[in-house]
Amino acid sequence: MGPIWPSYFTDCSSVIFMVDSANIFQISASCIQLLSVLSAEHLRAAPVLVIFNKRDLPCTMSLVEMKSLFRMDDIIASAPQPITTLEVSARSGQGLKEVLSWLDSNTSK
Ligand SMILES: Nc1nc2c(ncn2[C@@H]2O[C@H](COP(=O)(O)OP(=O)(O)OP(=O)(O)O)[C@@H](O)[C@H]2O)c(=O)[nH]1
Ligand SMILES: [Mg+2]
Repeated sequence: MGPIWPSYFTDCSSVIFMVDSANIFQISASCIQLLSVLSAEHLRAAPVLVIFNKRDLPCTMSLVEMKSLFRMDDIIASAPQPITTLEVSARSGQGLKEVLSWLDSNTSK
């Protein structure tokens, strides 16, 4: 659905970007997609939450490896938006409290 995301950017005041961290084959495509979101003019001021989901599944990379493949430190340093990253499992509930807390601080009431 990536190609149609820009149709929604004008009404968007914050971004949650979900990465399936159990699918290592999609990592490079996901990284390119994230860079394209971050470079969108309409999203320059939007706070961004990058969620590494499915952390409950075995044989996934560590968050450190994942962030390193994404070059997340370079992305955070060069993007105009404030970027937060979280490790989550929608299945076990790991990290969901932190997601809610991010939503509370970064979305208009
Ligand atoms: N184990 C686990 N499964 C999850 C988690 N989050 C979502 N799922 C499952 O993942 C499946 C959905 O697939 P996703 O890959 O997340 O969805 P998608 O990317 O829209 O679909 P695809 O294009 O098929 O990859 C559902 O069966 C969910 O129950 C999680 O944190 N842990
Ligand atoms: Mg998927």
